[in-house]
Amino acid sequence: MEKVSLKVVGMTCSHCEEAVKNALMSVDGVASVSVAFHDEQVEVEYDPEKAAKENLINAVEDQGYGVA
Ligand SMILES: [Cu+2]
Repeated sequence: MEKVSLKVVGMTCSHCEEAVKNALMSVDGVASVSVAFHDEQVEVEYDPEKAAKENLINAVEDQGYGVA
């Protein structure tokens, strides 16, 4: 398992937090996600054999949020 920390911009409330979390959890290989919208911090634990960091970024961007 690999752990990555993403800076996600555009999240303004717990609904955003939930949307980002659900999007990341739906990526194959993602084991756990923790999101804190107030500090724009997203921690993802994933299997690097199944998912790449790029897949995680795409999933977040598909929801309309930015990854800095
Ligand atoms: Cu929101």
